[in-house]
Amino acid sequence: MKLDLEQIPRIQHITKAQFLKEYVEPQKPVIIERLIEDWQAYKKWDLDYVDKVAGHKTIPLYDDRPVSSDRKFNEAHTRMKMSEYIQLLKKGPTNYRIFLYNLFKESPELQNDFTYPDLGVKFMKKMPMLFFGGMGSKVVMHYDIDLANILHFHFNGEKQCILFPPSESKYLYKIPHALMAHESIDFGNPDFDKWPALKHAKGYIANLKHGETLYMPEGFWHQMTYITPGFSMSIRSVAKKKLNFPKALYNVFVMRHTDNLLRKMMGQKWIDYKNNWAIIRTNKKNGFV
Ligand SMILES: O=C(O)CCC(=O)C(=O)O
Repeated sequence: MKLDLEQIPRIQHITKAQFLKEYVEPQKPVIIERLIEDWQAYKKWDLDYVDKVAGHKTIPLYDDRPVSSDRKFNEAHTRMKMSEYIQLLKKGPTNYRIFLYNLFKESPELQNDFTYPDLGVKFMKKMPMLFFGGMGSKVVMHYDIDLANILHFHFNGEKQCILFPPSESKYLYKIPHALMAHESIDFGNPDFDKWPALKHAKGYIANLKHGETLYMPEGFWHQMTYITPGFSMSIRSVAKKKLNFPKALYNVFVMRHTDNLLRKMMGQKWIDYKNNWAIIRTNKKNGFV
């Protein structure tokens, strides 16, 4: 048995009206294949270019170690020079990733290489974020803290994206006081005996290639696997669905601080308790007890 995943619809070009009516309003994902062909970034952005522009910068890195009470919510695992990291990416598979990094703050010239698409949605100009991954590296299934509408542009190769709408949260073994699914689940090849509720989850899948744009609606779960080394940029527009904006404020200003406090007070017990709670709660809700 496999996960119930349909291909994310693809379109070559899109008009503002079509984007709003067919995707933003109904909150459906889409891949726009040729949206950014006129960007300088489309022609220029690869690992060598990033090395040239930002090789001397020190960057925060994450690997695939499990969440632990030794670290704060989303705290990086190590740091190195960007040029060293790019060498590592080129050498072969590595689990090291850059996550949610605002490189534009330090290398503002990169901002000359793109424009914000005119798609009838207002994007936050200060928040373009970059993500890098080595061949085979995986980003745990999660959704974003601000529940934003996201355009995600990919460069230098290919990565697999698995998405689930927020309606499927109840099947995904969501960790309480966090934004992620149980990190022991292998979404590439899930063990349904161990995670039976996953059988009911309906989602989407696609391989995103250089220059393609993925639209992820508000609060969509996503899990990425880098098929080749590469990087992506996300731009975001605030949550518009009625309850999502207050939920985003809660996540940013209450949830992550409460979680950090409990990590400090209870240590690993808090993490173990949450992981266990996710399993019990999900199985119970779905009648697998
Ligand atoms: O592809 C990645 O490395 C992570 C992307 C991601 O999680 C995001 O855009 O929120």
